[in-house]
Amino acid sequence: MLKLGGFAVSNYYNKVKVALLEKAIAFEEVYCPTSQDEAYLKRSPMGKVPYLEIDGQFLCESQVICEYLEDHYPANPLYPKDVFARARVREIITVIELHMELVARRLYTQAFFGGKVSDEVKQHVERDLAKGVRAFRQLAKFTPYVAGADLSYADCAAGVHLPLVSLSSKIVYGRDVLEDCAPVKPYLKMLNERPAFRKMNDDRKSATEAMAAARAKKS
Ligand SMILES: N[C@@H](CCC(=O)N[C@@H](CS)C(=O)NCC(=O)O)C(=O)O
Repeated sequence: MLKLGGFAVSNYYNKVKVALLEKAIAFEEVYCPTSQDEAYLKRSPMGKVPYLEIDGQFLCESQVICEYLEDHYPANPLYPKDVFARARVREIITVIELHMELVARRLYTQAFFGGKVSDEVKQHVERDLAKGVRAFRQLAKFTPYVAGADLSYADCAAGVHLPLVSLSSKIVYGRDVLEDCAPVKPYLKMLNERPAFRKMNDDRKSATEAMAAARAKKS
């Protein structure tokens, strides 16, 4: 049985989890915090989550894991058959992750963890996020899925990353950088009506509440 290592608050963990659920692949969740310990680095060389354990072997990087899943479990495909259309799905994933989520991530300390982000970082992030959002608006189809008529890995990425991009920008700048992209909200609502996305989000909410309660108890 496949083992997914990480925790349900992580968007990258949830991207893989929702793909596994959508593809109806059996898997076990193994709670694992991020770590730079030698033992953990053997499973995940950057010390990040998620990782996937396959018969005692480990794979890291959520997109690599998704590619493995698609190659090994072709049933319930999350890539279109057409090669160019597949490239389009990967293009949207890359824009969302590299030019939106990874950029917005620099705000998370202030948005979610009680820290402070310098004005310089805020300015850089705002400028770079504007470009990422522009690229996303150009590429996203919402017909009804983000890359076209069928659910794909791009939806697994969009469904977990876009809410964080919205929320972190809203908290830090007082403005949701996705507010002008009107289809985003109904699209996320539509995704959440799918049992796989609903389960992933319900688990995420419970894990977030448990984490907040543990923090409050500590302080
Ligand atoms: N590119 C990685 C990103 C994974 C990632 O950044 N995970 C976060 C949690 S959402 C993490 O492990 N952070 C801890 C760290 O960066 O050390 C992937 O796609 O799996």
